[in-house]
Amino acid sequence: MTERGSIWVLNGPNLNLLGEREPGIYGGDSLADIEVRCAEAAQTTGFALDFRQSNHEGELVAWIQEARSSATGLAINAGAYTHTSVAVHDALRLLDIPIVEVHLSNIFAREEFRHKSYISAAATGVVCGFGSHSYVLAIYALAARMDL
Ligand code: CA2
Repeated sequence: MTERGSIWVLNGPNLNLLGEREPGIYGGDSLADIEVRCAEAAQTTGFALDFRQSNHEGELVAWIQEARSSATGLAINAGAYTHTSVAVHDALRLLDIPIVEVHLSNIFAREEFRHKSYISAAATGVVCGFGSHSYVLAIYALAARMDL
């Protein structure tokens, strides 16, 4: 069912390897597990889901541009590009849809270099620190935002 449109969930570098290392920081779920949880949340709230991962900054930028005409809401875990990418920031600023920045870990309770996000200023809101549940919360936040 796609009655309410499509929520896109974009994932940045190294997130394809989730579940293989550092479960104490990122949890034990693989990215495929997270996609299943997102699909359930999207179905419950009445949205289609488009879930993608790339290790390449330019590909993420191209997908964000594509989302301009195809997505009704966007959740993004830009991984390490969160802390470096003006290009991702600029692409997000071109969107007219709600955007939720997502992180598995609480980036503010970690190293100083993770405290700076280039995504936050372009996002509607931020969810971090809840492991894979951060993604589910992001989808519910997007759905609620589209009810306003
Ligand atoms: O907490 C998050 O979701 C992060 O976006 C994850 C990024 C990190 O650079 C950000 O500061 C916070 C790193 C993703 C690395 O993914 C891994 C995959 C497998 C094993 C370890 C890390």
